[in-house]
Amino acid sequence: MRGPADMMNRKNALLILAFSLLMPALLQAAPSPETELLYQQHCASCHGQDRLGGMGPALLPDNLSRLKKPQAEDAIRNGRPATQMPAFADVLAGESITALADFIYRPPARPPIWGRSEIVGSHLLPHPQGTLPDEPAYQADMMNLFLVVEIGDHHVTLLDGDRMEPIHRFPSRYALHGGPKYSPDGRYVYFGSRDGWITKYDLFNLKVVAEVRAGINMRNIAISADGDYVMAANYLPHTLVLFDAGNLELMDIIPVENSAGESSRVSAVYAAPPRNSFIAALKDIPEAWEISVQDGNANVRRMQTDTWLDDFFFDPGYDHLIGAARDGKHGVVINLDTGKTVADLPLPGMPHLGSGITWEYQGTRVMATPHFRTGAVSIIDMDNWQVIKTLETEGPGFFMRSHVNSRYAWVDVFFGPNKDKVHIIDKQTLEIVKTLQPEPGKVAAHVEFDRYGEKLLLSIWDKEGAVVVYDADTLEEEKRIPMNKPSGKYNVWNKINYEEGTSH
Ligand code: DHE
Repeated sequence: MRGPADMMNRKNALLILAFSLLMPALLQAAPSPETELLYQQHCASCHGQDRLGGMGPALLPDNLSRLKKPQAEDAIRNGRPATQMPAFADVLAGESITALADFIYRPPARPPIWGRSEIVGSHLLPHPQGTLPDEPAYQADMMNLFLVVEIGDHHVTLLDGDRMEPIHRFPSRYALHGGPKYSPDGRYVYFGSRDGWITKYDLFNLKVVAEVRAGINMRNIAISADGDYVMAANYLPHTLVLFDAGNLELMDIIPVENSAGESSRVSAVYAAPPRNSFIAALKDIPEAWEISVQDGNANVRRMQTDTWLDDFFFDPGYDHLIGAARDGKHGVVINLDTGKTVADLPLPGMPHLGSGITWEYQGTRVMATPHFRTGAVSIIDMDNWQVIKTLETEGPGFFMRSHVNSRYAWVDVFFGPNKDKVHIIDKQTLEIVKTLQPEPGKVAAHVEFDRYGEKLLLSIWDKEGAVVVYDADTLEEEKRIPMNKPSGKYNVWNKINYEEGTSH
């Protein structure tokens, strides 16, 4: 039998345990007033009093998840070249710089809010739609333009796809991510930034039409098939946000919750043109949503899924969603009419289904996806959802690309010692026929073809990088255009026609 002393010891032990568990959280929640003051004095004017961002990016733990703390410290100490971030080494003591770096990785005392009034308050209209000329201000095939996102110094380059020459270079919001989306006629493009900004840009006049901040930490945006609406998918807050595509006026905020009131981040949202709807997958609730917009109101149809979905992709008819399970161990196929899971795909190496492509192979349509964790490309028969081939590559890959007129599919080796290599796969033999190493030691990644499938662009993903132009048939290099860490490239024709070899 236990005596009172035993009971007391047990109680004390529990108290100590509770205290030691709570202590880190208490420490987290209480930065020193001096550090807060330093932040307000030196950082708030660009990054916002509440760290939500301003001229500079948001400085909240989720927004900083891709930057290691020592890198943040380095940015405070030495500034960031080619940006407005100054160096503080001569202004602040070393301990203050470390304390500031610690501070920005702590959750704020109050959860940040980004609702209707914040969204409406962020709206900017430098050149409202209808106020700029309706003719292009320069000569080019407007259907064969490329946009290249340069993440090294947050710029975008517009390239003439016939001549493969830059036409214009302009600054973007901080950290664009995901494919920019074109209006159906190709005149406008919508960019999404990780900090939640949506920018509508007029390719005829080379001017920003409108901007709005949809969230604090955004995943991506989609444009409806008719070009009337823009939908933004957020990690923070847990919302999908609908805008009028004309001038990015707010139409609807959809809280992302299940029937029990539990909320979720949105993995991504895409337009499904034949269905005249948007499809979103949720990261923390096992549901996929089909969202239709009628008279400006968004209606959600929920599909229960067997697992939480991360990245996803569609068959060409948008009858099925092919999603990667959040655990990275398999994929699922969901019939979008019935909402039922119709197949489970054995894709153990965390497939990057968002970069999947499809083509005709021996009378059937196949899809292919690289994997984030294994050096493999999986090729799947889309009639019976069987993996028909697992091609071994020299390391995990990020992006895959082809074009209906090209015999080859390109896949990079983004991670590991062979990150400077790119494989070229013959779509009819399903074999790697060539491996290129355009610049030893520098990541070579992400390909986009021109509208005809005759030439393609590959990024040398480096601050002193380039896009390399290749002949899509001979696979010979034609030229290099220097760029600052070029990431994705996006051809107008391929995108607005939902070309089978490119991302949507
Ligand atoms: Fe991306 C597209 C998610 C990390 C560069 N990335 C996408 C899309 C999603 C996604 C959902 C599709 C959006 C669209 O086009 O509408 N990306 C994720 C992640 O979950 C992941 C792994 C972790 C994260 O930090 O979010 C991730 N992505 C990266 C990077 O580290 C990359 C290489 C550099 C960067 O800019 O952050 C990167 N992602 C890209 C690019 C696209 C993209 C270039 C567009 C590809 C395309 O061809 O359409």
